[in-house]
This record gives sequence, C-alpha cells and structure tokens, in this order.
Amino acid sequence: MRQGIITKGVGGFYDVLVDGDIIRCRARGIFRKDNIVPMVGDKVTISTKNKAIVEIHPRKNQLLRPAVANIDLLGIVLAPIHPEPDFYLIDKLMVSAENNGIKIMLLINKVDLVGDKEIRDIMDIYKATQYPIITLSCKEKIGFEKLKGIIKDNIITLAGQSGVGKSSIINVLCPEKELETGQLSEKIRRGRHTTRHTKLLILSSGGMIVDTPGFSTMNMNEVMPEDLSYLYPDFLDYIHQCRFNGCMHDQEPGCRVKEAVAEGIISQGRYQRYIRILNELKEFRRNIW
Ligand SMILES: Nc1nc2c(ncn2[C@@H]2O[C@H](COP(=O)(O)OP(=O)(O)OP(=O)(O)O)[C@@H](O)[C@H]2O)c(=O)[nH]1
Ligand SMILES: [Mg+2]
Ligand SMILES: [Zn+2]
Repeated sequence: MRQGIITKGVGGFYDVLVDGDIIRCRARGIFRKDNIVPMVGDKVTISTKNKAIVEIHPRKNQLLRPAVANIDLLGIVLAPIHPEPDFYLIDKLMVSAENNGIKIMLLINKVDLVGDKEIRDIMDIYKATQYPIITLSCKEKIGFEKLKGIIKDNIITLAGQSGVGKSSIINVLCPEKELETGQLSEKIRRGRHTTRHTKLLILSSGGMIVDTPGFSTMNMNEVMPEDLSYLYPDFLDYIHQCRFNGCMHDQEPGCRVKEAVAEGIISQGRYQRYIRILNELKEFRRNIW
C-alpha cells in the first residue's frame, strides 16, 4: 500500500503520482457503489501489487466544473480579446469557487494584444472583489516570475474559456511538459489542439498546477438564491446595511448594494450578472419543488 495523488483520469484508469513515479491504476468497484468518482487532485492509497486505488482520502474541497479536488487556488484565466471575455462564465466560476472555499486569482493573459486601457477596464470590474490579479503574456513572457511566486507550495487549477491560454501558461512555467495548445491548428482552422483531459503537473519552480479543458457553460444549482450575494466579496460590506432583512438586492427598496452600484463602488456589470444568476437559481428552485 502506498499513498499518492491522482494526476489524470482517462477511460476508467487513473495516473497516480507516487514518490515521483506515475503508476496507472484502476479504481476498485467499491467507489462506484458509494457514488464516489475519483478526481484529479485526490489523495489516494493504492495497492501496488494490483495497481488499484483502494482508498480515496477525505477531500479538503472539490470543484465539479472543472472537476478537481484538494486545490488551494483557482486561477481563472481570461484574455482581453481572442476570445472575447465571457464575464458571465467568469463570475460563475468565482461564485462556485467561493461556495467551495477555494481561493481565487484572476489571470489576464495575452496582454500583448491590447493597450493598457483595455486591461485596466477589466481590472476595474474585479477591483472591489480584492482578488489578486496578474497580467500575463505567454508570447512576451510577462508576469511569470510573479505567478511562480504565488504557485510555490500550492496546488493551483487553471480554468476558463477555450483558447484563453491555460495550456500555454503551463508551457511557459514548465516547458519540458509541452502541452498541446491551440497554436498549430489556427492556420488550418480545424482540429484545434484543445485540451481534452484535466491533468496535474509538478512545477520545477515549486507547487503543482492543473490544466483543464475550456468550457462555456456551467450551472450553480447547489447555491440557494438567498445565499448567492454572500459569495460576492465586493458586495459583502453592504449586504448587512440594506433596509430589509433577507434583501436579495433585486427589487427591494432601500438596498445598500444597489446604492454601491450606483456610486460606482460595485461594478455595474458584476451586479447585472448577479441578477441574471439569481434569477436562474430561483427558476431552478421553482422547478424542483
Ligand atoms: N498573442 C498571444 N497569444 C497567446 C498567448 N497565450 C496563448 N496564446 C495563443 O492562444 C491560443 C490558445 O492557447 P491555449 O493555451 O491552447 O488555450 P487553452 O486555454 O489551453 O484552450 P483549451 O485547451 O481549448 O481550453 C494558442 O494559439 C496560443 O498560442 C499570449 O500571451 N499572447
Ligand atoms: Mg488547453
Ligand atoms: Zn440589498
């Protein structure tokens, strides 16, 4: 019996990192019965004789989209253009990480493609959240020393739309790994080298990083509508100052959150997307009762 960490799962097999070696294991059927599916990031006990995972250790946390366990930090990656940022998806990723007690960092990649103003506009949206924001360019190798410093001793998962540069960032951090990126295929416009599997990598500069496939939709149905605003750090200072107890910061009069939006302290876009997510959650609850 040995302890390890799952770095990758493909077709019923799991790569488990054990003292620097990767051992490909099956998961014992018992997990399926208990409805536990092993995830990348899981700490596990394996039987080296049977090449099987025999125990999944309790998780510190988990995310379902992207599916990873035991992470210290979620790095939400966006690009100012190519692709156009999907702030709705970004906000949902943030809410989901907050709901699972995972720290958040925003990585603005491809800063070589735009001017300072475009970057500042994006930073302004998230300024009041106080999430750390790092600007990066894989092309010009900007921002990586700072990123390495943050990752050291942590497990960070990168998430975000397809094409924002998650795999490219990891390739700059550890060139020896040579992950596939979208580059080659852009010329021929087919068979994009997009990431298909979540994969955990060890960085020689310290820490571990998880590459995940890009996606464009996710649901937050585990969140109750009345709890949603508590997952917005930029709203927290105002939530308790609303006129009504249980204010959801929608149509209620005397809402201090809405005042903060009007005063320009909370981003208007963040607030509008909050309402959109709130309505979705309410709709979901209406349908299941
Ligand atoms: N100009 C510029 N292009 C970049 C930068 N980083 C990545 N790219 C390009 O953006 C494209 C997509 O990069 P990927 O790293 O494959 O993106 P990804 O987020 O891993 O995408 P998925 O795996 O589909 O989720 C590739 O053509 C990269 O060369 C950057 O900093 N500047
Ligand atoms: Mg990728
Ligand atoms: Zn309110």
